[in-house]
Amino acid sequence: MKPPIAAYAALAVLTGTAGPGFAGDCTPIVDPSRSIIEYSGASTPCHYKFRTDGSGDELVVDVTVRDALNIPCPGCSVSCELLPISETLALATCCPNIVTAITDASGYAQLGFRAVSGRGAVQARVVLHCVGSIVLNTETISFTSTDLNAGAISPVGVTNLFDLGIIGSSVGTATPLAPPDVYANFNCDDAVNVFDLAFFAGGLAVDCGDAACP
Ligand SMILES: [Ca+2]
Ligand SMILES: [Ca+2]
Repeated sequence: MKPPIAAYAALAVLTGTAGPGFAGDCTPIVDPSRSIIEYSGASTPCHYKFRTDGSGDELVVDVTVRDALNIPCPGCSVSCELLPISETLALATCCPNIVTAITDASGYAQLGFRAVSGRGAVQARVVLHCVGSIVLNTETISFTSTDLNAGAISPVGVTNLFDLGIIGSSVGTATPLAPPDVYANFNCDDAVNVFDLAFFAGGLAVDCGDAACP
């Protein structure tokens, strides 16, 4: 049976060997509580709003990996994956829904998502791949996009009349807005109205084919 991650780490310390991917002074005992994971990039206060060509918000994930002695860990592979949860109303991505980077000399790596379809909430899961796989952090992210139905009727990434119909069904809804109507309120003010169409209109002429994937 494969030993658990903690056993690997203890063994590595006892024998003075570092696990794959470790460099510098970092010990093999990565400490999620000392590592820093920050999410940013929402241009409005209530959710991230994506366009499938990437011209909307970018969900930026800044990761700094540190060990139990608070020493930064360079040379570690970290990934972030977007996973559907019960609050996900629709979700698809034009680019892979998992991105990976290697931490630099400061133990830092940046990950990002732009070309996302759907609406609702999604779980961002940050995993470290140095000794086995360690979940560093999970975060529930509220999001929407111009491709509101995430291709449930039309192809993924396409913004068209089906998506406009979803917005139309939320126009005039009593406030405070709640799901699912809140996801048609692109600008996060107190109503779904003509002002939300400006962002929506920017998604009409673009689709997954216009996305520049990392
Ligand atoms: Ca659509
Ligand atoms: Ca609005």
